[in-house]
Amino acid sequence: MQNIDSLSKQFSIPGHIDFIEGTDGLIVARINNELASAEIALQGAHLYSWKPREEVPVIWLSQDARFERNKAIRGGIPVCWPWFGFHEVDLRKPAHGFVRTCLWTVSGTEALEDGRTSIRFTLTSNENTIAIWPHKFRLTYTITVGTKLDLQLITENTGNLPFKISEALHTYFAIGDVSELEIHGLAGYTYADKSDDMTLKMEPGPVLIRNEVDHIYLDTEGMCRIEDQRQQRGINISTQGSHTTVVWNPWIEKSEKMGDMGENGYRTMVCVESANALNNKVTVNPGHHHELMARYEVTGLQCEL
Ligand code: TA6
Repeated sequence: MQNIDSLSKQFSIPGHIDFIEGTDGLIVARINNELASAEIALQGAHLYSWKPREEVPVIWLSQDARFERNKAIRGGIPVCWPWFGFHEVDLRKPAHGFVRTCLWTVSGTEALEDGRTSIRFTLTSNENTIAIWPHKFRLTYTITVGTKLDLQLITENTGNLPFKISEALHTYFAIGDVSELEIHGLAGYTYADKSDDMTLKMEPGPVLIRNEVDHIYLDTEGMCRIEDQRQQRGINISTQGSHTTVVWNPWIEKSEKMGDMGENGYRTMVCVESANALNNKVTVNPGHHHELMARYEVTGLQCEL
């Protein structure tokens, strides 16, 4: 098992990345380069902080987030895999799959010539995962930190039978205030409204958050964009290998039930998740692989409200 000493010896890069022990013994990869900073827990390969040098934090982390073994951190970018949402058959299985609380292995770090830093995590099936989900797999998750944030999740089927997955990079974005927020690029798409019995609806225009929003947009392509008036900035979200986009804000009542969203935390966050879910599930054949990629870029505002 990797520990601080072995990780530091093998993967630390001065001026780029080191490894620290966080609360409850969770090991954290800490990236600090000329362009940006980030923090990633090895549990779940869970990035929970990203801040380009000239920006306020882009990724939201609850003030009441708990860093505990086997508990998903509230905020950041949970990796939901091999299913999104509740397990289709057995509700006793963890929501959003099991990999977000697994201990991932650091398999590589690199200082790129343009000043960015990348770290590669792997997670391979074992008897524990097979007991939950009876398939052999290898996940490779590469995070590249600079003025943009690049995420690449590769699923390999290392078994001898096809398997089907749903997945999401379940990203919590930090915003000024939900009352001054629009999400562009989803107009015209059909979505399943999870807060209304999965009723299928059409998105007429920019997505506004005026109560609980839990929309699963289907057959989405390319990119969408957060317009954050309060902070006078936009965030471009571009993807490859993702055909579902989820937009979620729990609002007041659900936040209170969740218990770890922090005081009025719902006002300063929105999840825009690059996913493959519902009728966009992905079949991976033996010996084949599937890539899910997302890139986040902070820009100026493109439209005044
Ligand atoms: O992606 C939105 C969602 O599926 C919501 O329905 C809500 O359950 C959210 O994920 C958070 O799920 P979690 O298991 O992390 O509390």
